[in-house]
Amino acid sequence: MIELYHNDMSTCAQKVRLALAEKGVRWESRHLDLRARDHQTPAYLKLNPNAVVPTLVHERVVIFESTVINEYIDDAFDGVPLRPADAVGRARMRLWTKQLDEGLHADTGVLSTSIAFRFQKLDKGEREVQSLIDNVPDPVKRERVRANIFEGVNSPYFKESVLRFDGLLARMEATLASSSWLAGDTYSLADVAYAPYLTRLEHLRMRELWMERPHLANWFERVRNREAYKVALEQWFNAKYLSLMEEKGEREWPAIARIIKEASRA
Ligand SMILES: N[C@@H](CCC(=O)N[C@@H](CS)C(=O)NCC(=O)O)C(=O)O
Repeated sequence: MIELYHNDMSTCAQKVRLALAEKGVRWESRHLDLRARDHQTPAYLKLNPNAVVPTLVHERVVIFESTVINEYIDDAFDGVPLRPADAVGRARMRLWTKQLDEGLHADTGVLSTSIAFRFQKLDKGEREVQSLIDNVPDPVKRERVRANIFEGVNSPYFKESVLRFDGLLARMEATLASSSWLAGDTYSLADVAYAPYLTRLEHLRMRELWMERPHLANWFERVRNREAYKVALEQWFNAKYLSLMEEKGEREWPAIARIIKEASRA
C-alpha cells in the first residue's frame, strides 16, 4: 500500500503528487489540515519529526523530504522514467532540485505567508498563532515564520526572497532558451519540482515576472497542459486559498515590482 500524508495546496505535496501522477502510481490520501495543525500532532511527528508534509509510507517504509520522495518514486515504481538517461542530464536535474531545498522553498514560504497566509493564521487568535510558531521544530524556520506572520511584507526576509525568485526565473529563462525542459530534452523531476512553485507565483498574482520571459512562459504552458498536472494540482486546488492569494497578491504586486525595479537600478 502507498499512503501519502499531504495537503491540497502545499507546494511540496503538489510536487510529490505530480511525480506519482506522471508515473501512474495509485496511492491513498491522508490529507492533513495545516490550519488545524494536524502536522504537529504526536502521531504525525512519529512519521515526520520535521512537522511538515509530505510523507510517503510505502509498505510500512516511511520516507520524507519531497526531493528524496520523488527520487524514491522514480526508483521504486514502473512507468515513464523521470530522470534523464545520461549522467550530465541527471547532474543538471539535481542542481535544479537542490536549489529548492537550499532556500527557494523557504523563500516560497516567505512570499506566501507574508502576502496571504498570515491572515488565515492571525484569524485563529493570538494564543493559537503563538502555539503554532512555538511548535515549529527548526529554530531558524521558527523565527522566519514569526516575522512573516506578524510583519507581512515588512518582514526582513521579504525583499531577499522576492529577489531570489526573480534571479531563479532569469536562470530558468536562460536554460529554457536552449533546451525544451530544465535538465535537457526530456521532462524530468526538475520540471516536476518547479511546476508547483510557478503555480504558487501565479496564484499570488506575480505572473508579470514571466511576461517578458517567453521561454519560461512557454515551459509553464506546456507543464500545465500535461494530464498529470490536472490530476495532481488542479483537482486539489482549494478555492478559499485561491481567492485569498489572488486578493492579497493583487494588493502587494506594486511593492514587489518596486523591489525588483530598484534592485535592477542598483
Ligand atoms: N524540505 C521539506 C519541506 C516541507 C515543507 O516545508 N512543507 C510545508 C508545506 S509546503 C509544510 O508542511 N508546512 C507546515 C509548517 O511548516 O507548519 C520537503 O521538501 O518535504
